[in-house]
Amino acid sequence: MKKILLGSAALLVAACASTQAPWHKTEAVAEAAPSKVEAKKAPTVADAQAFIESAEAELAEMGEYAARVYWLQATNINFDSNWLVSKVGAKTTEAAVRLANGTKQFEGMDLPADLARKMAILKAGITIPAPSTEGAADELATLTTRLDSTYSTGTFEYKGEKLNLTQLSNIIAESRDPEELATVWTGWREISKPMKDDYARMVEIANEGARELGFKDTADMWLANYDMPSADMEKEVERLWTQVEPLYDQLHCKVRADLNEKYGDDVQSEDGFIRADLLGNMWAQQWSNIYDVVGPQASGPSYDVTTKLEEKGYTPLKMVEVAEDFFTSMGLDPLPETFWERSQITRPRDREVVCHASAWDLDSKDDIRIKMCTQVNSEDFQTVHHELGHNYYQRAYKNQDYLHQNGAHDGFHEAIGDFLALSITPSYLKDIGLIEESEIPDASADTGLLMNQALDKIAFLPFGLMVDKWRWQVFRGETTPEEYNDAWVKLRQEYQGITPPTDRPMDAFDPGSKYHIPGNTPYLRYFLSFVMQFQFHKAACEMSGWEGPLHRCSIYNNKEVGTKFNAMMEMGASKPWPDALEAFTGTREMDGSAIIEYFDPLMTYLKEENEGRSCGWK
Ligand code: X8Z
Ligand code: ZN
Repeated sequence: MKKILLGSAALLVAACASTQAPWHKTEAVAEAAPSKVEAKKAPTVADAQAFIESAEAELAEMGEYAARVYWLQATNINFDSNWLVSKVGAKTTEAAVRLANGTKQFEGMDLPADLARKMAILKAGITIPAPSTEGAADELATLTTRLDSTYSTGTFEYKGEKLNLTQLSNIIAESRDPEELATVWTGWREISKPMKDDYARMVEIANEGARELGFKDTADMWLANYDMPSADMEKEVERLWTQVEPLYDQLHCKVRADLNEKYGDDVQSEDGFIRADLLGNMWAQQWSNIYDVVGPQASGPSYDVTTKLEEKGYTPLKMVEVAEDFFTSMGLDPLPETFWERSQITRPRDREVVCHASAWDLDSKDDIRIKMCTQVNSEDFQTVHHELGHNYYQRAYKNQDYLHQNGAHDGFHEAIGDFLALSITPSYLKDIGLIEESEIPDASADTGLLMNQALDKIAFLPFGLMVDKWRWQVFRGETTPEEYNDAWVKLRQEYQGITPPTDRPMDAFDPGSKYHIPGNTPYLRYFLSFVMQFQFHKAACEMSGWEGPLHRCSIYNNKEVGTKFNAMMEMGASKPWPDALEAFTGTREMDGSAIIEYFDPLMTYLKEENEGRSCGWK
């Protein structure tokens, strides 16, 4: 949910947020800014200040224009909207690259911290840069637009019917027929085969752009957005993964054993990798859809949230209203009227749209919206909270300077709504009338509740990591286009311990079947978010004086937590992220110990279950 700072492909990050960028002023600034500075001998701090002010004004104006074009395309994909998005994408990339290059003239100067910070944001904030060579931004925009719309309009014909991703995903979630699962899993991956050449060319252009800006490559540039040198950030990520990996290994072991029992050796072996199509999710990134297969039989809640939502007559709109109520219960303002008028909450029947959920900030003020194809189920109930988290963050930091209107880092942005959704406990469900008081399960259901949560939150971690591990390898040239698919399959095996149901064909481009690859949304943010949301939850529960187990704590209605939480959000990206983290949690480090504590009782259960099994797959 990054604010789209810069650049066409960066604008596509709007997938998870909105965009920024004007163009009327673009040409004027392009000529005026450098020549004004060149005329003087050496730039002064006042020049740097003027440069940043002008850049912020330009980006703000271009941003609103671009955001509205992007919104129109994302909610109505057709030849013309793609055409417009390519145009505006190229213009914004050109402007963003020009401004990023403009920061070079101030390099080595002793600038006030705030100014130096804005220079760094301007320089590293383009997701997919282009070099300033004539035509490069246009070519890049054509490629990224085609990748994006190929994904969003993808279908696969199954049993004589053309199915979209939502329909195919529902089959993966619900079917327990291994043959059907393999067909649908493989079928969706047909849509990404034609993306491979475009992707490879896009990587070449982006790397040229990154190098022009002084980065080693695009991976180096992405990792430069965390207030520390890129290499240090990469080590931080490894440190966090080492903390949480033992939990994943135990979960994997238990799930593999249960799948083996259900499907038999011919479908799922008792050792080695898990078959990727058996895990209830198109990308095997979150596994709670197979709770019925792998959840503890005896100890779990007696209700199922999806069934409850259906029984109580929830509509997609009602789900969003209930999510908003969570924020307002903490003392935050209701969403503006325009949110309800302008959001896309369900899939339109008459046109192609980008269904992958996103939250948008169109004008850097109050025009915030979500775009979803919401279904009434537990997964989307979580997702509406996730998206509103982005919108509430965007609104909280709207009074910051333009370049500071962003998350403290991108993991913060992803963590806000999920952090609140961790408070969707049985007692919260009772508070909102979804279950009766008598249905609140006692402690004997804890294993089931935790297992359900782990199937989403722990299962996700290695996926959250491997997506950008793959992209870093690609950007660094360590993985060539011929090796794209094999490298992806290998990382899935290495980190997630999963494998495709059948051998993948030579022309497969499986990475393209996951939204964020054709959509160019960096993915490390989600790995960070899945660790940090538990840090936020623990800090908030402590603040509220909660003394029970973390998974039973809900901060619904807690205004004190709301005030402190909003204060962190209001900071936006104005300070290095450890300052923001400290403001809310009292600690300056990302840390896996909160997620470990949360799942501690489950870890004990999993180890007991796995006793005598030979876990692991390497
Ligand atoms: O893309 C998203 C959000 C929008 S930022 C719906 N998520 C990741 C995904 O779907 O792959 C949230 C969890 C991970
Ligand atoms: Zn998000």
